[in-house]
Amino acid sequence: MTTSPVEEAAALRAQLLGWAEAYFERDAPLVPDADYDQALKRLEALEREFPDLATPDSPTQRVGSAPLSEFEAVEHRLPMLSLDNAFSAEDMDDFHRRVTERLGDGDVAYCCEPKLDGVAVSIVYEHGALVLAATRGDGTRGENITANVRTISNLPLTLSGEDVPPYLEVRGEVVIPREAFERMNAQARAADEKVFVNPRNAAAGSLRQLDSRITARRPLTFTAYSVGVVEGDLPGAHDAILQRLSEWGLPVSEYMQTVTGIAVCDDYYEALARQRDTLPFDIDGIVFKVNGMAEQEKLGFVSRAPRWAIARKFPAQEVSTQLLGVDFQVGRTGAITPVARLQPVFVGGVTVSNATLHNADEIERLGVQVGDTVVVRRAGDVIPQIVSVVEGSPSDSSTERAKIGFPGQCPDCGSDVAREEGEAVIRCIGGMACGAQLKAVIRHFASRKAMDIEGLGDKLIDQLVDDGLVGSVADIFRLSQPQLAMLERMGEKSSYNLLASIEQSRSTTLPKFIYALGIREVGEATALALANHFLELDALLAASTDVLVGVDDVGPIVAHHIRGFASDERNQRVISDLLALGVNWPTVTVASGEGPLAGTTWVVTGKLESMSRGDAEQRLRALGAKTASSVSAKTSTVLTGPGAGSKRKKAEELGISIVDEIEWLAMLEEME
Ligand code: I6G
Repeated sequence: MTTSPVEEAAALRAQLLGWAEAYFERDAPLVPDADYDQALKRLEALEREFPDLATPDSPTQRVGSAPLSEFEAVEHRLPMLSLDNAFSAEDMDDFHRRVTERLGDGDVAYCCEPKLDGVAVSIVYEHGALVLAATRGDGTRGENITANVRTISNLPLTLSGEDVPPYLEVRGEVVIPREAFERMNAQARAADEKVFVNPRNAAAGSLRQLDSRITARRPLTFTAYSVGVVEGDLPGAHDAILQRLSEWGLPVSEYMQTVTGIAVCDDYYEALARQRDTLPFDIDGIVFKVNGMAEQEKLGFVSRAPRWAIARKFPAQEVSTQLLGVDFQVGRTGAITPVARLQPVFVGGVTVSNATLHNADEIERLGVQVGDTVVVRRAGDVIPQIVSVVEGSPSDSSTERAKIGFPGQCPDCGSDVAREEGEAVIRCIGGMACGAQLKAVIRHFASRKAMDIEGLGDKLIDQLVDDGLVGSVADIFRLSQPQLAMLERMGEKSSYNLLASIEQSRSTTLPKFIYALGIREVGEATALALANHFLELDALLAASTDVLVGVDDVGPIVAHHIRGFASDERNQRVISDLLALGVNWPTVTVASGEGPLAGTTWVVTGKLESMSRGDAEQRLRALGAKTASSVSAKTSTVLTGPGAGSKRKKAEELGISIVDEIEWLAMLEEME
């Protein structure tokens, strides 16, 4: 049976939309890029041949078009204003007082939304079709970026639903979500292309492309936060307007909440501030708006900002400071890391005086020298890093700039250093003869996720190595109470306590022991996968690289490191010493694919209260479940904590079972 062009175009459109949704929304490509491109080309050809077949929401409308020579200027019919800022709870109290005085009513309802750190845009729909998109510009005139905005995958090209106004201007923020940003930069790095400093710059750079085909390849998303000019009726409250936008297909914030009174606004701010680092996108504060439109009108504007809204800002995550010098630290694998010594600055809520410079290539890429003014970024628990050099620095002309020279010898033990082919890292070749490496190995071995030796902290490890009491991790189990009691600042009671925790750590688990060995690239998750696969340490140590790459999570590089570790005689000796000294674990009985959750696939999302997401995933895998990072039709259950966003929504759409932490803990208690 032959298909008509109408049927073929409709089938291609449905297929392409499904593939695009899997690719952009679920990070789960269904077909290779080439298949997508081929189907798209066919649809383009059909729409060219039969122009009547083209629909405004066809995937062909999102691929970008021929480059522009420049962006046209666009006059905003209604100026795009800015918001006043608040930096403290006192500033919020002042804002609330101004509002209540003008309204003559103390019980004000506020709509709270995260302030996305992206690029503000205005988008006009006429009779439901997207006709114009512009940047904010100076608030009065922006640039016409319609071709670029049309490529944004979560933005409808036509609105659906009832009572769509004939003219609707929507305003909101374009951002690149964090995970997509990391992936995009990893791809750029692999292709030796320019990487972006942060998601905001990446979003701004992507929207500024004159060639919208480039924009189309960037993972931009849009979130609406208000309306501009509207011809037609809208509800009388801000939250209800956003709800209406959502019904027409426009994305709005899932975190929006309407509360009464300023104290609850403070609670909302604190709650989001705690979640800030685990949200799927960067935010730089919270916007609070008087919810009633009549009240907003009564309050009006002062200079260029509405009196009815305020943005309470979070502490900055990027600030500039001066690079005072560079130290070189040796890690447990001998990797020598340059660490910047900085003029102390307050960033991301703490005072920072050190930041990583990663490696010699990074120093070259940044073109940084001692004395320069640099931008330091500290987001969440991530180690502070230098992201750029401020142009024209050093600002103080009396400061001499000095090149950063990488040491030719290990700064700790004086051994030679070497750089493996294709590696950015320079390493000390001293092995355990290098005190710095030995100390780092012991710190890792004793850490909580490894052998969990409580009380064996950094200072004590330094003393034990410097005094020659510990020359390998096995020596920890040879320490005696009189030896410990003789150490500086170690009382008798502490020496007994430490001995007791060393004793306790002898009983461990196979995954923890594998992790504690400190094999390069073998983190907690890989250690667990290895334990579940091999069940016994000997089987792991005897495995060939071919067998190792058959384990989940293990690629050729990790397999190479495991083989290298297992075939080193010094490592073999340390392992047999540890076993002879009584380190032990129960036999592993649950292999991957066995256990009460065998055959199920789980996704963990949001912030859990009782454990990290990584720990929760480990528990699930230990019970035989598979874990995945994105929700798809294959997902059996989604475990959600506060802040679960698009993954939860996707699960709801697909009718997948969702459990919260309390339900899950109850399930664990039954199963474990
Ligand atoms: O820059 C902004 C970010 C978020 C906003 C905003 C917003 O609402 C959540 N709302 C307005 C009204 C303006 N700027 C002017």
